[in-house]
Amino acid sequence: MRYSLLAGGKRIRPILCLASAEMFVDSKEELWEKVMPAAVAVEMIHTMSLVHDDLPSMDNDDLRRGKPTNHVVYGEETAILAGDALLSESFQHVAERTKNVDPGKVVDVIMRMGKAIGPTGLAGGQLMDLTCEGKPADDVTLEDLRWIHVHKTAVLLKLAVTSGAILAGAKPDEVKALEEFATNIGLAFQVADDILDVTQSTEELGKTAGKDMDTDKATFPRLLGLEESRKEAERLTALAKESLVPFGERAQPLLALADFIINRSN
Ligand code: GRG
Repeated sequence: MRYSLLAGGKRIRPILCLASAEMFVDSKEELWEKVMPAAVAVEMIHTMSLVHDDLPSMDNDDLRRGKPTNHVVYGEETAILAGDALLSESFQHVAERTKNVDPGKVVDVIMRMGKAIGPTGLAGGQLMDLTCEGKPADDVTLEDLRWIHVHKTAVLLKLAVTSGAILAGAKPDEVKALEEFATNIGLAFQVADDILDVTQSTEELGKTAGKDMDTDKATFPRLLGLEESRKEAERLTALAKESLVPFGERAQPLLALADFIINRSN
C-alpha cells in the first residue's frame, strides 16, 4: 500500500479537492480538518485503481509512476490485496478523520465515494473498457469512448471536486456547477492522456508509452486524429471553465488546474 501510494504521481485529484474546498473555507486550519481526509482518500482510491489496472488480468503493465508495478515487486496476490485494502482504508479515513463537519455531509461524501467506485463508476467504466478491447478498434464509437471515460476517469475527478466543496460548506447549486466542471475536465484529462500516450516517451510518462497503439485500443487520437483530439481537449476545457463563472475570482486555482490538465507533459 505504501509502495504504490508514495511512489509519486501528480496528485491532481487531491489538489482539485483542496482547490475546490478553498472557495468555501475561511482558513487553512478549516481546510485541513474538514477536507484533507477526503483529499487523501481520493488519492488512495486512485492508487488502488492504478494497482488493479496494471495487473496481468487487466492492462498487464510493469511500469507505473516511474517504478516497477506493485505486482512485479510484491506478486499478484499482494497487489490485489493492497488495492482492496487501500479501498477500505479510504472509507475509514474519511469517517474517522473528518472533523467539524455536519455528519450528514460526511455520509453524503461517503455515499459519493461508493458510487464513484461501483457499477456506474470505476468498476463499470473499466468493464466497458475491457469489453471494447475485445472488439476491433474501428467498431468502438466516439459515444462508447466517452461513456467509458466519463465512468472510468472523470468520475474520480468529479468525486474530488464535489467532496471538497460539500465538506467545505458549498450549497447544492454550487455543487451542481462543480459537477459539470469536473465531468468536462475529467474527459479532457483522458483526451490529453491518450495524446500523451502517442507523443511522449516512457521516461517522460513514467509508464509504458505507445501502449494503446500496441494493443490496438480505441482512443481519441485513433478516432479523431491528433489535431482534432487537441481541439476536443480545448473545447471540453472551455466548456468546463464556463461552469465556474458564478464563482468569479475565487475559481482562479481551479481554472489554472483545468489548463494544467490539458497542457501537462505526463
Ligand atoms: C476494484 C472496484 C474496483 C475498481 C477498479 C482497475 C479499475 C477498476 C479501473 C481503472 C481506472 C483507471 C486506471 C483509469 C485510468 C485513469 C488515468 C488516466 C490515470 C492516470 O492518472 P494520472 O495521470 O496518474 O493522474 P498519476 O500517476 O499522476 O497519479
